[in-house]
Parts: sequence; structure tokens; C-alpha cells
Amino acid sequence: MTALLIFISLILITIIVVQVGKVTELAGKIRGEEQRQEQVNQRNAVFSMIFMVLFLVGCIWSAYYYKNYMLGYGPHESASEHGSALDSMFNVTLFFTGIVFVVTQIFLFYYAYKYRGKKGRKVIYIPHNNMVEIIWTVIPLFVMTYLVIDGLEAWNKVMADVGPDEEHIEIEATGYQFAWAIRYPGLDGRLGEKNYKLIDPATNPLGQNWEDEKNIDDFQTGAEFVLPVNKKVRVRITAQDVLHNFDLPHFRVKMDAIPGMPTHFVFTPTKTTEEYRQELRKYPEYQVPDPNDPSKQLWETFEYELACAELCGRGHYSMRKTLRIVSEDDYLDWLNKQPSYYMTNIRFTEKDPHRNKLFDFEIENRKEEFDRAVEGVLSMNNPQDTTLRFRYVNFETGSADLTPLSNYEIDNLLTLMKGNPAMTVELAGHTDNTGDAEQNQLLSESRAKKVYDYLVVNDIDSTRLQYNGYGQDRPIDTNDTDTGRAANRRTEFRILTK
Ligand SMILES: [Cu+2]
Repeated sequence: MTALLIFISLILITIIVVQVGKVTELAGKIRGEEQRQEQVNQRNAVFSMIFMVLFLVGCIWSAYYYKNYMLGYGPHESASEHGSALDSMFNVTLFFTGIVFVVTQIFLFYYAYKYRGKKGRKVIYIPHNNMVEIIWTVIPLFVMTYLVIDGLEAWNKVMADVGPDEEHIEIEATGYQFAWAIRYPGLDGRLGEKNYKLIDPATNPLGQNWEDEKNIDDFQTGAEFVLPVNKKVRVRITAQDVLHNFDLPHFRVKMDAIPGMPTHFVFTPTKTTEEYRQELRKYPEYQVPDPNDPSKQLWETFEYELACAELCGRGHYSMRKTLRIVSEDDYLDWLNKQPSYYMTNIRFTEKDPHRNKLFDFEIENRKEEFDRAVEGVLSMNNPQDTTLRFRYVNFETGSADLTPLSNYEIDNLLTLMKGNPAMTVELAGHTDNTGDAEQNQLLSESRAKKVYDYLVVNDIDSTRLQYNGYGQDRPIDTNDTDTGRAANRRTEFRILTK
């Protein structure tokens, strides 16, 4: 409907303009061409002055009205250390170009008015004027030199990399169609190596090299990532398919993500998300209900956001992620809760090159777990049952061969017995009810003996040890399910004397 009305209005205006033209033409024929021309000139000159005033007032009013949308003013203050340098550069440039804009517009319209066509007025011919040339060359020269030098200085500051020993947090952003993968270095603070040849969308989306132990604690974030306030952050930026652009508008961070050509950006957040919300709270345009959650005001639901600033394809818009800036303590809390990608997805699978060994921290964790369990039993007065299960001692299927990682836990028992020279222990093997009962008894006995042999070889006197196979006679769970049977297949030790 609106479109139709606009269309009809345009047609009517065209008709009016054509008719006015025709009338003027006829009047001209009656009054004489020259006089008519002078009248037209006069009218146009006055109109152009009116237009100039309206136009300039409109420009200045709109600049004032929209001032809160400008970078560096009102709710759009930067939240990073370098951001204010960029904002002030934009504003200084706007200041100079603004002056030039207003002055040239005034001259443009005023001279069109002043030198309008008049009977008897002749054009002045000025071929050359040194003074004018000097003025309009020297002024822009100084202004441009200032802007360029100031800009260069800001550029060098903004693009500076971290120093060799400078404390910083390094994370990695990989753009792909259509999301950002944000990788953190984990507690060691160092990102692990990666290689595009190792990329496997299902098990290794970034191509991390699991041989490199720096990768063991690296993790990737979900829809939100977190950084501490007032800490220098270096972001490694890459892309896996097409051009993307890593854009954190509130921090004035913006850098292309180019496949095969790593880029980076260093910045220091200076305001936490909560602090930024409190700043927005002062502005009326943020004191309105959030359309997505009317129970809250707009400033309350504000989040810093990571976007892709390169039109990279159909799902471009969905590359949004939230960045939360928090205090350093909250950051460390969050960091400690993030599960490592390797430990949750790769550890002890086919893809794990370290599957036949334990890392130091795992050995330590398991030892602590073992010691706690032993401590629990020994600290009881007159314990009914001093039987403890080996949680990590396993055998190859149907045989009495220990799996490669079983020794670590037997070593824990070894250490315990060496520390308590009077301690005697019974080793017991158990199976599930699959297969022949007699065979099961033999198998469980030879498994218990395997552990016995290991301890004896490692200098535990055989008089302190017994071993027994109980076959399928002492199940601790049902034999009807897989998990139940797995629980029944076990090796235990019972502390006979402390
Ligand atoms: Cu993109």
C-alpha cells in the first residue's frame, strides 16, 4: 500500500513539474526570455541558500542525535587497552574532515548565490594565484601529516606482538563454515602442535598432534569463551576453508582469518562483562526490556560478542560466540573446570599414541586413589572385611597376561608392603560365569598368581603372600548384564595382617 502511494505521488510530482515547465515557457514567450532567465537565477540562488542552511543544520542535528552510536562515546566506549587509541584516531579524523566539510559546503552554496547570473555581470578570469595555491596546499599538508603520523603510531601500538618474555595468555581461533573453534592451552599455558594432515572431523577437528604432550590439556570451548580482565591476550587466528574475520567489536579487535596463513592479534580487555553492563545501565536506550527476555532490561543481558566480519557464506551469521570477561580468580575457576579434549575423546582409544603408558599426573592420581582406599580400610577398628579391589589391573581376554597398564597399580601395593614390613596379603582372582566353571577357577588362580609373581620378583618375601582363584563362585554383581559381568571379573587383595 505504502509503495503504491509513493508511486502515485511520484507520478503526480512528475506531472506537476512538467506542467510548471510548460507554463514558465509560455510566460517566457510573453515577457521576454532574458528577464525570465534572471528571475529563475534569483529564485534558484535563494533556494540554494535555504537548502544550505537546512542541510547543515540537519547534518549537525543528526550527528548530535546519533552521538551515542559513535565509537568512543556514550555506551560505545572500547573495552580494551588499545581501543581508545583507535577511537580517538577516528574522532580526530572526523573533527578535521568535519571542519572541512562545513566550510566547503558554506562556500559552495554561498558563492553559487553570490555569483548567480545577472544582467551585465561578467565572469572574472583568474588564471593563477600563488597565495591561494599555497594556502590550500599547506593546510592539508599539515593536517594529513599529523593524521598519518598519529595513525602510524596507533597502528604500531595496536599491531605490536608480545615480547619474548612478556606474560600473556595465548588462545587460538580457527574459523570454518560456520563456526569458530576456540582452543585454550590448558594449565601448561602452551598450545600443542597441529597439522592439517591430521584433521579428522569426527575425532580431531583441528588436526592436533597427540604425540605432542602440550596437546594433552588443550581444550575447546562451547558457545561461550572466557578471558580474565587486565591480562594480555594473544589470539592465533587461522581458517580451515575460506576467508573469515575474527571480530570482537567491543574490543576493537578485527583480523582476517586466512587458510594457510596464520595471523594474530594482541589485546588487553579492561572491563569485565559486569562492569560494561553497569556502564550501559546509565543510558535510556538500555533501560528497556530485552525483546528476547522481557523480564530483564537490555543492559542486564548484554554480552560481548565474537563475530565473523567476512561474508563467508550462507551460514555466516551463525559464527557468533559470546565472550565473557571476568576477574582473574573467576577465570582460573573456569579454566580448571574445562575438560581436556584429549583426555575426554582420545585417551586410551586407538588414536592415542600414549595408550600404553600413564602420564605422571595419572600415576599420581591413581596412587592417591589407591592410598585413600587402603587408608579407609586400615583406619577402621576391627574391620569386617579388608578386601580391596584392584581397579586398574586387567588381563588379556581368556589369559593370565597382564595388560600393559596393570603394573602401575600393582606397584602401589608393592610400595605399600615395603612400607609396612609386617603386612601380609592374600591375592584373589574372580571371573564371571561365562564358560566352564573349572576352567574359570584355573584362570582366576593363574591371574592371582601372576600378581603374586610380580610382587615376589620385586622383592616381597613369598611368606607374606598367598594367592587363590575363586572362579565364578563369589560374584559381586549380576551375571546377566555386560557391566555386571565386567564387575565380577576382578582381581582383589585382602590385607590379612597390618
Ligand atoms: Cu566466517
